[in-house]
Amino acid sequence: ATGKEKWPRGDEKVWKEGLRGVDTDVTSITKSIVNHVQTSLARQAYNLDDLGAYQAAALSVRDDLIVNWNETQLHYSRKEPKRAYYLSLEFLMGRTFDNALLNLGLKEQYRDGVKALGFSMEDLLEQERDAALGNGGLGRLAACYLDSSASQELPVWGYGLRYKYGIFQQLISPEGQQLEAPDPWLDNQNPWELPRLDVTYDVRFYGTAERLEDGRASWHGGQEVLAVAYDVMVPGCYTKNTNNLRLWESKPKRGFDLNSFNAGDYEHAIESSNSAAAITSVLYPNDHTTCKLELRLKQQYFWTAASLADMIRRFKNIGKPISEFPDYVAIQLNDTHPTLAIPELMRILIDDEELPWGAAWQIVTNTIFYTNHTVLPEALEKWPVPLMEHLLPRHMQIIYDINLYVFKSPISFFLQAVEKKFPGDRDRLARMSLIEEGFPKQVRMAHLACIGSRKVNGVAELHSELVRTTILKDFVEFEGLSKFSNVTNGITPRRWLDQCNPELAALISKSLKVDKSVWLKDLEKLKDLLPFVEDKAFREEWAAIKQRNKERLAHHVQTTLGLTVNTNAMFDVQIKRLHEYKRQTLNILGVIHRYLTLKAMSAEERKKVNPRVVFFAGKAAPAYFIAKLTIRLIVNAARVINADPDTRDLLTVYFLPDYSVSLAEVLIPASDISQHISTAGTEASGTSNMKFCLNGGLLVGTVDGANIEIAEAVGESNVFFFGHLTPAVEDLRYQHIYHPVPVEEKCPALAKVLNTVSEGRFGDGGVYEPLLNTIRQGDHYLLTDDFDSYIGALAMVDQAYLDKDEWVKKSIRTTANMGKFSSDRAILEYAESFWNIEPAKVP
Ligand code: B1N
Repeated sequence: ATGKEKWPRGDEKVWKEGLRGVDTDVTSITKSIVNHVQTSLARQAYNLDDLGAYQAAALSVRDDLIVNWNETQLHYSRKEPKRAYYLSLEFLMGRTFDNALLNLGLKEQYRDGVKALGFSMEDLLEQERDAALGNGGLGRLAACYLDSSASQELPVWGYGLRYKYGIFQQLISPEGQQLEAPDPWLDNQNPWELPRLDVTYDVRFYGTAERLEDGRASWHGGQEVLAVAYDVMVPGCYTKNTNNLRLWESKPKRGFDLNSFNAGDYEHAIESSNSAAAITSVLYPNDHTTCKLELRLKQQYFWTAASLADMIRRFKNIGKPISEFPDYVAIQLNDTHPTLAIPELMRILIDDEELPWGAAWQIVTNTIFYTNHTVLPEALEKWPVPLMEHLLPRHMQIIYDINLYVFKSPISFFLQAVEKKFPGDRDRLARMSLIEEGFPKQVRMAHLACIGSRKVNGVAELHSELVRTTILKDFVEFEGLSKFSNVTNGITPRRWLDQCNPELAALISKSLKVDKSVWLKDLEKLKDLLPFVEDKAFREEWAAIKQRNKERLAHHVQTTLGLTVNTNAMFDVQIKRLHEYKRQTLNILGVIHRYLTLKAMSAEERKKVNPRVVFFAGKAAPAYFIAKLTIRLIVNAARVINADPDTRDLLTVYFLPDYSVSLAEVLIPASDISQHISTAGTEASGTSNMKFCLNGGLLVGTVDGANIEIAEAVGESNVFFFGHLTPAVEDLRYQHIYHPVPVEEKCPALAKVLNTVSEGRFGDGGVYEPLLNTIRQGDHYLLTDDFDSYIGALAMVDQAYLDKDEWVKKSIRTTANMGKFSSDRAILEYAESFWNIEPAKVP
C-alpha cells in the first residue's frame, strides 16, 4: 500500500447502489430466508426441517447484523473515541437468535415470515444451541455487560477465547450421580460469528529471556502459536450500534513440522500442531477453585497476549504517540484471569517500544482496571513460580522487577515504597509481596492485579467492603481508599424480562402507556408501576401471567423429563452452580424437614398446607466430590418424596439436569420464590437474585451480596431474610473448631434430618456420610447455626402466601423497584467513573 490509493476502487456510485440496507418488511424477509435456503444451505423447500429453517432465518438476521456491525466499526475508526475492552475468560452468551430479533425490533416480522413459510417461530428458536462459554455468574455478567454497552452506544469490545467445547453437558445417572459429556456447540455451524482468518498474531511460550541494557530484555526461542480472530456481533437494543466480541482460536503456526514428516516421524510432526490447537479446545469447568495446570496458564497468556497485540495495532492506526495509550484505551480485567495483561503490557512497552520502566508503569497503571469477584481463599489465583519461569520467563522477570524494582525510576518501587511507608514492618512486606514464600513459591495474582490497576472494585456494597477490609486491606492502607470502589452488578432487562417473559413485558408497556423501547433502556421507569398495586384488574393480569409462566415451565418438564408438575403449588427455585458456600445442602435438608413434618401430620392438618414444588438445577465441578454428593441427595430425596402418596400433593422436588442460560429463561419467570442462601459474606453479589425479582418472584435469602441492596430497593417487607450476619461468621467458625457442640444439642431439628438420611431413608445412607460429616464436623458454612432461622423464614413464606392478593402486591412492588439492577446502570458507572469513555452513536 502506498497510502495514496483511492477508496473505494471503481465507481463509488456502483458501490453505493450495491450496499444492502436492513430490509424490514415481511416480503423482503421471506425472500432473504428462501434465498439462504437455496444458496447458503444448498437445500430446497422439500424436506426442509426445523434446523434448516432456523439456519436460513439466522443467516438472514446475520446479514442485518453484519450491515450494522460494519457501520459501527467504520464509525468508531473514523471518530477515534476512547475505547474500553472487557477481558473475560468467560462469556456466557446463551442463544442469540431471539435476542437479535428483539434488539433489532424485527421479532414480529420474522414471526410472520417464518409462519408464511410453514414454520413456527417457537420451534425454530429451540433449534439453536446455547453458546455456553462460561461457568456461571461471572461469565453471564460479561454477556450482560456487552448487551448494555452496545445498547448505550458505548465503544466497548469484549475479548475472550473461542473454546471448541463449552461448559460440559450434565447428565444424571439413575443413582443420582452427575455425569459429564462434552459440549460440541460448534457442530451445527455458528451463524453468529465472523471468522477473521486475516487477523492473526503470534504468541510465544517457553524459550529464554535475556536481559539487555536499560532494563530491556530479549525473549526468544520456545514455541510459537497462532491466534486467529473470530468476531461475534453484539447488537444493541433499538440502535444501529453493534459491538464486537472478539474470540481467539489457537492454531499451529505452520501446519505441521514438514522436516519430521518427511523423515517419517509422523507422530512428532502432528504433536506440536495438536498442542497448539489444544489451548482453546475446552473451557475449564471449575469456578471458585484454582487449578495449577499449565494448559490453563497457557490459555490465560495466549488470550491476553493476542488481545493486547490487537489493541496496540488498533491504537497505532490512529498515529498517536504511545504515551497517549491511556487516553484511547481502557482495559477491564474480569477477575484475575487476565492479570498477565499487566506484565505483558510492560513487556511490550519496555522491550518493543523501548520506554523506560517508569513511563511504562505509568501507562499500565492508567490503562488497567481490576474487578474482584470473590473473596473465597480457594478461589484466589496463585501460579507456581517454577511454572511461570518455564512458560513465561520474561513475564516472571517483570513480576520480580515490579516487586523489587532494580532500576532507577521513582514511580513504582513497590516493596521499597512499602518499606519506606511502614519501616521495619517485615510481616506487612511478606503479606503484600507479589510472591508468596513456600514450596514452591507462588505469584499472587490478586496482588499483581491490584497494584497494576488504576481502580479496583468489588461487585456489591458488602463485597467491596470485604475486599477493602480483608484480602486487600494492606493495599488500602498503602495506596489510599480512593482507588477502591464498588460497582454493584446488573442484568440486562432485554434478555431477563423482555425476551424471557414477553407477556409481562407487554403488560408493563400497556399499563405504563409507553413503548417498551423506553422502559427497557431506562429501567427506573418501572417505578411507575407502583400505583397499579392498588388496581385489582392489573393484579389479576399480573397473577395470570405468573400462572401461565408456571404452566410453560411445567410443559417443559413434561416434554423433557416426562414428569407432571402441579401448577397449583408454590414454585420454589434454587438454580446456580453447586457449591458448599451456596448451601444447596441447606435447601434439600430443609425440604426433608418439611417432608418429615408433613408425614407427622394428620390428614386434617395437611388440608391446611399450601402445596409446594421445589426446583433445583446446577452443575458441579467434575472433581468436586461433596457438591456431586449434594446432587445425589437431591435426586434421591426427590425420588422418595415424589412417590409418597401421603405427601405428594403437597410437596414435590425436581432436579432439572443440564442447567443453562436457556433453561434459566424458562425457570425464572415461573418462580414464586427463589433461594439465595449463601453463608453471609461468601456470595460476592449473585445476579440470578436480580433476575427473579425483576420477574416478580420473591426472594428468600441471607444478608449477603446483592440480596442486601435488593432488599433496600424493594423494601425489606418484600424479602424473606434469615441467618447470621457477616460479622458473626468468623467467630462462629472459631466456635465450631475449638468449642464444638454436637448437632443433637445445638439444632435438634437438623439432627433429626441428618439421622433420617444416615438411616437410609433416601437410599444407602453410608453414601452420604462424607456430606453429612461436613456439617457434623467443622461446619464451615454454618448450616447448624442457620438451620432454625431458615426453617422460620420458609414458614413466613407459607404464611404470606395464604393471602394471595397481598402476595401479588408484593410481587408487583418487587418488580417496580428493580430499576437499579439494570446492567445499563452498572456499565455506565464503569464508563463514567473508571474508563472515561463516551457514547459514539452510529447515525
Ligand atoms: O461472579 C458473579 C457474582 O455475582 C457471584 O457472586 C460470584 O460468585 C461470581 C473462578 C469465578 N466469583 N468468582 C467466580 C468464576 C470462574 C473461575 O474460574 C472464579 N465467579 C464469581 C459476578 O460478579
